[in-house]
Amino acid sequence: MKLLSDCIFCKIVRREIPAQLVYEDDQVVAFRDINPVAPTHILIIPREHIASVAEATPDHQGLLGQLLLAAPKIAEKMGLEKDNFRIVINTGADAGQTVFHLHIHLLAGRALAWPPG
Ligand code: DGP
Repeated sequence: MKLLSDCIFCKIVRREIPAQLVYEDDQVVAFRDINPVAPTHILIIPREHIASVAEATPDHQGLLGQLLLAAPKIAEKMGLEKDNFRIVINTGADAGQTVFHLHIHLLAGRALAWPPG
């Protein structure tokens, strides 16, 4: 499994920097965003370092499914409405990606406008 020494999310996976973990399994870790934009704002990441969804390969198909399926599990575990949340994957700097370790934002707890800015 690929991990990078200077990637902040790889450091969270390795427990080198603290994070408020809310879920983990064999391939996935989820923790609270340091800069929440909704009452519940969770980041769901693969343990493996993949820079973005654009860098994923067919070998990651199962992992990508596991990441997505973690979202309703986390929502339910956190006492949210299991079917009332938004998931977002910013891909590339122009789309707002600032951390280049693939992550799904799980947002809930307030009405969310569409389209996003
Ligand atoms: P994005 O802009 O889609 O790449 O989202 C990156 C998110 O990561 C952003 O909402 C802030 C969050 N973040 C950045 N550094 C840390 C950190 O050290 N800890 C935690 N928990 N979240 C972080």
